[in-house]
Formats: sequence, C-alpha cells, structure tokens
Amino acid sequence: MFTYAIVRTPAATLTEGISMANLGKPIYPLALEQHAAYIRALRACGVAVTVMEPDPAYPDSCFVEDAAVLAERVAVITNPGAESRKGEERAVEEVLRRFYASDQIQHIHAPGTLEGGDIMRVGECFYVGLSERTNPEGARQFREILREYGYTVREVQLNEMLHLKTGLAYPENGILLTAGEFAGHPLFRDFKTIPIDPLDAYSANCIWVNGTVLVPAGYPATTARIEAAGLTVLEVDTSEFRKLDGGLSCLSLRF
Ligand code: CIR
Repeated sequence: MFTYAIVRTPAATLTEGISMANLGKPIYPLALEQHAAYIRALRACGVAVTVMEPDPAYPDSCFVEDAAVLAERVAVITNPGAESRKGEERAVEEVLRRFYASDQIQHIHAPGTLEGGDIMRVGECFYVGLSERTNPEGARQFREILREYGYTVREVQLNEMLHLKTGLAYPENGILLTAGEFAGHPLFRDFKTIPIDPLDAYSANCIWVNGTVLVPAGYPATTARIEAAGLTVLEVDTSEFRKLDGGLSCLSLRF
C-alpha cells in the first residue's frame, strides 16, 4: 500500500518538453487542469500528496517518476539520460529527505544513467529496462544498490519504447498489462497477461494505487479488460501529457 505521493506542477515551459509523439504541443491550461485532477485521483486512493513547485528551467520536470526510484528501505536518486532533464533530480531529492534518512538515500552516478520510467516493481523484484535513457552502467549501479537493501533486479532490453513502463504496467495481483515490444515477451510468461491493443498502446501505462487502477481516459477496451480481471478502475485524462510521451506513472512518485 502507498502512503505518500510526490508530484510536481507543470511549468509553462511544458510546451517545450521532449516529444516523439507527433501530437502537437500540450495546451498548458488544460495540462494544469488535468494535473489537478490527477492529484485528486491520488488523494481519492488514500495517499497524502506533496506538490512541488514548478521549475520552468526543466520543461519535463512534472514527470517526477524519472528522478527517483522509491522502495521501503531505499530511495535511489537517478541520473536522467536526457540532457535537458539532468538536474531535475536535485529538487526531488530535497523533498525525499523529509521521508528518508540519509543512509537510505543512494545515487546513480555518471557515466551511469537511469530514469525511473525504466523501473517496474513486482514485489521485491525490480525490472530495469535498458533503453536510450538507462544505460548498462546505470542498471549495474542500480542492481548493486538494490541488492544492498535486500531487493533483486532483472534487466529487460528495450528496442522500441521510450521507457519500460511505456509498454508495461503491473497492477499487482500477478497481472501484467503489455503493449508493443513486450507482448508475448518470454521474461513475463509467468504473469496473467492483459494485452493492450496496438492502437491503444499508450493506455498500457496505468498505475495501481491502493486497490484502484488509474487508467488513462479514452481507452474503453483497456478499461473493460482491467475490470474483467476483477480490478477497480478510475479513469484520469492525460491527453496533454501524452503529447510529450508522458503517462500516468510518470506524473508521480508513490511510496
Ligand atoms: C521525456 O521524454 O523525458 C518526457 N517528455 C516524458 C517522460 C515520461 N516519463 C516516463 O515515462 N516515466
């Protein structure tokens, strides 16, 4: 269960964020509205939300998930792989110092790079995607840190997706949502897999929050499949974040 979440209000420079989506620029006032609704959804799931101030120097900084990886016993501050995002992690670390003791805070150091979107937790195991943003050295450091705190790590090579959780979500209960290059992946054959339609691939990025699965609004087939698996769904509109390849998981750190 999660007690806390950290989010960061999008800055007006959000419109300059990194994007491969080809969906145009986000509409800033609408992004702010959607962000506020996202916070309400987290609170409705029973977590206390810390809202960080926006930082216009970092257009992508509302995607706080990439700046840290959190577990009960350790917080790993990342070194983002995208040049324009390096440094976002410092403000996130400051906030995390309210929740974690100094000896529970560890760092990924250059030349290692790692972004939280490449980490998917399943119980005591953390899957780490090797992507354009997370390099083998970052994954190696992550493995060493996690081992020290009693967790295990498994690596997954990415070939197409931005981040591991761009195409995968674990809504607990042994269930895995899979899209794109992860559909039928041998590493995940022991899960009860819910395949996401290729045209709805964006909606694979869902989050489990204390018994409720937050699903992006506008993907009825995905919602129906998750509900058919016996899970409770809450839809949240993230259309403006999608324009920057950002989804539900990217917008918060949950712990
Ligand atoms: C980026 O390219 O870094 C941002 N525009 C989107 C980050 C999405 N984060 C995530 O999937 N964890």
